[in-house]
Amino acid sequence: MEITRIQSVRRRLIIGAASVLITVGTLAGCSAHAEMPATSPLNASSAPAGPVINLSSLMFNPSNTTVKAGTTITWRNDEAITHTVTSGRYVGVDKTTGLRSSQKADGVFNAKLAGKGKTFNFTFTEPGTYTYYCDIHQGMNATITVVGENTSTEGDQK
Ligand SMILES: [Cu+2]
Repeated sequence: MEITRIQSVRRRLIIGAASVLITVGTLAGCSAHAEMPATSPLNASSAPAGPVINLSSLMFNPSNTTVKAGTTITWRNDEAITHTVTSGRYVGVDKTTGLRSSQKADGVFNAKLAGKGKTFNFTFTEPGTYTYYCDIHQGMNATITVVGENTSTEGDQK
């Protein structure tokens, strides 16, 4: 009886320690390619010409977007619930459910879109990889890739 309880406690301790190790390992792996976002929001007096990312069905559509430096991206909430567009790192996205295990905002941008039709835009001036998520829904995880003007394959700036 007593031995059983001790074993049970010990097992729980081992499991707890293992999950801490996994978490630390995941975070360490991610920090290896830390980006240096140095963007600044510009005044967008008129409707930005850049791509629009829709927030619908508890997803960012599209969830991966590549733009040239200097592009303004607009997010538009297409459903009657609140989402956020929060820049930062997320980890532990389950391949089956798409749900992340944790996230940490990095302060590059953070907007709350409280209801249908609400929009937010941000101009990406520095090349890099920008991950972002909805702080409310763990399945909403996405990436913006900003490439330098010279490395673009579109060639429509000439
Ligand atoms: Cu959301």
